[in-house]
Amino acid sequence: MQVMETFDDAQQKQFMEQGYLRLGKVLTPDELVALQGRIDAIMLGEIPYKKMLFQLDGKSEEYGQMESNSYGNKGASLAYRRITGLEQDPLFLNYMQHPVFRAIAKYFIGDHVSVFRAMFMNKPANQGTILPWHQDVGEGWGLDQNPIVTVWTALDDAVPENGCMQIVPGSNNLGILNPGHYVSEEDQEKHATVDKITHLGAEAGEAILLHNWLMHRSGVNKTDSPRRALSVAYMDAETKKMRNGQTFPVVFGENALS
Ligand SMILES: O=C(O)CCC(=O)C(=O)O
Repeated sequence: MQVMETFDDAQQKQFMEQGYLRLGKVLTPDELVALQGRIDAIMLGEIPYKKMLFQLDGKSEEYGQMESNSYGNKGASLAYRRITGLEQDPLFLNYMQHPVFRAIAKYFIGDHVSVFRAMFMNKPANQGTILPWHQDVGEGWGLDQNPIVTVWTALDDAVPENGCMQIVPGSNNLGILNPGHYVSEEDQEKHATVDKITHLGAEAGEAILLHNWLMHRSGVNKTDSPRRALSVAYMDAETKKMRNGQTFPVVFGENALS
């Protein structure tokens, strides 16, 4: 699988038409093993981060039944659903600052770029929570702008059986259906009919660029192995939290984390 090295108008056209673009295996096999080991060590509390947000997966697959998201590890477990703030970890930060992501960020955003909710998204073995149809909208995140690009990276092969993402290609062009993220039943019936849905399978180490307005959802993991992934939204470093004017961790340009 060829790794994309630059980002140009032809790729942008494809991305805007489809709402996603495969970037290839941006992680080398060694880097993949290192990130898999690192996230497991963070889940097990072997590498403690007090300022990362941890959320255990729920006991049922129903969305809304899971534990809430709060600072600090909740106990040694590989059954976390989500861990946010991974830019605090040097291995993950180094990956987020990969030259191909810099090129993409420069194309869409410019030279001064921050990240929103650099997060681990996990479907633990034989677990997982159904994530309903949604778009990723800045307003719903409480931001004063709408970030447009997210890089989603598979840390394990993602397939329908273990809860890979499902998307409606091109649905980014519908614009924002609901600023609060979740797509209404009515819009699902209109836009997410069976013939329009694609299972966005991915190989471990593969990165996929997602348009934040692409309709997406994911299911549960019916296999004995985890389906781990990393999701990072890149945005203009001027982007602020509406509530308190707070900016976000900078990964490219002046005052970038290192
Ligand atoms: O990994 C998943 O199952 C969903 C990820 C997602 O919703 C996102 O990256 O915005």
